[in-house]
Amino acid sequence: MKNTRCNASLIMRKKAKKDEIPTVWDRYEEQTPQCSYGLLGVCCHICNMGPCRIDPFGNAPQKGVCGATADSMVARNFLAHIATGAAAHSDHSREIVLYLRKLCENTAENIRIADKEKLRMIAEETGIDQDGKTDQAICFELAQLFLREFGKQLPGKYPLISRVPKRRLELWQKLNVVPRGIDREIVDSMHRTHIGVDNDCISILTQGIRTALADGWVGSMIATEMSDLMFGVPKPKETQVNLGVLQSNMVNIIIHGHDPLMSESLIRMSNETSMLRRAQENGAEGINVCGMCCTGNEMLMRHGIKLAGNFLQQELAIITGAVEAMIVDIQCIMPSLGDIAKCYHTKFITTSSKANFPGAVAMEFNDRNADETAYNIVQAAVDNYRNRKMSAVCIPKESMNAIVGFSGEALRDFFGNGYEQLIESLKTGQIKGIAAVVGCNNPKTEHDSNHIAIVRQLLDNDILVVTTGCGAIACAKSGLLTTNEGPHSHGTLSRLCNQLRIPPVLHMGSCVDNSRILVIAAKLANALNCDISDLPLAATAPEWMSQKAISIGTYTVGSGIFTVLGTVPRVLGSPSVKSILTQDIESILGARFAVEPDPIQAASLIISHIENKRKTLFTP
Ligand code: SF4
Ligand code: MSK
Repeated sequence: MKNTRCNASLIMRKKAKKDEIPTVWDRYEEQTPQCSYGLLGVCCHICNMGPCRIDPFGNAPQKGVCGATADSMVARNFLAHIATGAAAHSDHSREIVLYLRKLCENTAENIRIADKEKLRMIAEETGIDQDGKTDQAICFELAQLFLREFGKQLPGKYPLISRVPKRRLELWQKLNVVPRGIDREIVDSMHRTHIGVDNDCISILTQGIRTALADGWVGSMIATEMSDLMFGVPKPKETQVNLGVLQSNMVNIIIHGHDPLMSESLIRMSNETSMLRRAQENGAEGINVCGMCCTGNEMLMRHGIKLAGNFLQQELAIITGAVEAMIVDIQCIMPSLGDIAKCYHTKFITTSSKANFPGAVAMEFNDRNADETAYNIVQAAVDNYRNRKMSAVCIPKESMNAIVGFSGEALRDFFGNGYEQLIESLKTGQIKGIAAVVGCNNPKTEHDSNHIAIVRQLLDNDILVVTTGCGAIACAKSGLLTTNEGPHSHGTLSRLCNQLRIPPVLHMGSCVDNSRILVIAAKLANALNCDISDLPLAATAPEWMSQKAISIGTYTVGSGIFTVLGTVPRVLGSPSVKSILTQDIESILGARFAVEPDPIQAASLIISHIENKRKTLFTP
C-alpha cells in the first residue's frame, strides 16, 4: 500500500481503497509489467507500415519496415518528447504574451502591470527605446518583440540572448544550436520525426538540444519574466503546504495546472464580499482557495496561497470529499479526475479550450471574459458547498509551514546585487556548490522519497539546493523549506542559511521557472569569468515523468549543467544514443546526463561532480 512517503497521501490512499476509487498507483500496478520495447524506446508507430519494434537482444527484427534502426527510433522518440515539452512550455508562454498585448490594447479586464521596475529593466535589456513612453506603450512593444520570437525564421540574436555567458554562446554558435524561432524549432523537430526524414541519431539529438534551448532560454524565460511583470516578482513569504490546508468548514477550491492567468482572477473573485456572503448563506465560514502542482506554485510564490499537493496528490484531494471545485487549466492534469469527481460532489471545471476532459464542465477563460468567468466559477463552487456530504469528508491533518518565493531578484536581497556573498561562500567552501532538484512525481518511485533523500544528502554535504515544480512541493511538505534548525544544522551551509534567515532549500517556482535557475547560473559564470559548465553546479529530476522534464533536462545539459535523471528515460535500446547522452556529449557541451534511480547514489554523483568542478575552478 505505501508507495508514498507523505502521510497525508497514505491516509487518502486508504480512504480511496475504502471508497473503492482506483488511483494512479492502482492503474500503474495494472500496467505492470510495462512493455519492455516501450521502456527501451525501441518501438516506432509513426507511420502506418508499423508499429515496428527492434529486438534488444540482437535477434530479428533489427530494423523497422522502412529500415529504421534502434538508433533512429530511440533518438526520434527522444526528440519528439523534447518537442512536445518545449511546445507545452512555449505555448503557455505565448498565451501570457498575447494576454499582455491585450492588456496594453486595453481590452483585458482588471489586469495591471504589477512590476513596473521589471518592465523598465527588460525594456532596457531588449533595447526598447523608453523615452517619453508610457508603461503601457513600452509593454506593448515588449509583447510585440517577444511574440516575434515564436515565429522567427532565421538564426540570430533573440531578445534575452545577452544573458547567455559569452563562452557558452560561442560554443552554441560553433555547434549551430543557437535557437531560431521557438515555433520553428518545434516544427523542425516534428518534421524530422516524420517517416523518412532525419535518421542520423547525432543530427536528431543536435536538433533536440536546439529545440530544448529554445524552450529554456526563450519560451520558458519569456513566460517567467512576463508573469512576473504582470503579477509581481516573487518575494519570500510564509505559507502552508499539503492536503491539510483544505478546511472542513469552508468552500474549498483547488486550482491546478500551470497557467497563472486564470488563477489571478480566481483569487480576486473569491475575495469579493458578495461571494463571501454567499458562501456564508450556504453554510460555509468562508472560501479557501488552494493550489495544486505548478499553478499552485505560481500562486504560492506570488501570493502565499496555500498549496494542497503535488502531481500524485491531485486525485487524493478530491477523495477528501471536501473539495467543492477542482479548476484546471493546462498540463499534468490526470484525465481520471472526471470519474473521481463524479464519486463525490466535486465540480471538475476545465478552463482552457485546449485541455478538455471527459466528465469536466468547460468554462473557458480568455482575455475578454476573465473576471466574469472567474466569478461564475467561484459562484459554482460556493453553491456546491450545499451538496457536500459531511459523512464522506476526511481531511488529513498534515500541513507544513514553508518559506517560498526565492526569485533571482529576491536572492539579491540576501546575497547582494551581484550575488557577491553567494560567490564568496562558494569560493571559501561555506557552500560547496548548488544543485537544482526539480521535476515531477512518478508512481514508478515512492512518492516524494527520491526528492527528499537526494536533498538531505546534498544538504549534509553543504550543497545549497534550489527547487521548482513538484519537487519543490515535496520539499515543502517535508519541512525543508523552513529556517528551523534541523538535522543539518551542523554544516557550514546551515550556519550561513541561519545567519541569512533563509531555508537551505530555495523554492524558485513552477516548471517554467527553471529559467530562473538558468539566469542565476549565467550570472555566476559571468561574475567568475567562466562558462556555466565550469561552475560547481548540478541538476537532478529524481522522479520525473513528463515530456517537459525531458526538454528541461536537455536544455540544462545544453547550458552546461550535469543532470541526473532518477527515472530511466526510454533510450536504453540504443547503445549509441545512451552513450551520446551519458558520455560523449560531455566533451562537446561540457555536461552530460546520468541515470541513477538510487537517490543516495544520485546524490553521490552530484557531490563528486561538484567537488571536481570546485577543484578546477577554485584551485589557484
Ligand atoms: Fe516502422 Fe519505419 Fe514506420 Fe517507424 S517509420 S513505424 S520504423 S516503418
Ligand atoms: S507540475 S511537469 S508533474 S513538476 Fe509542473 Fe509537476 Fe512535472 Fe507537472
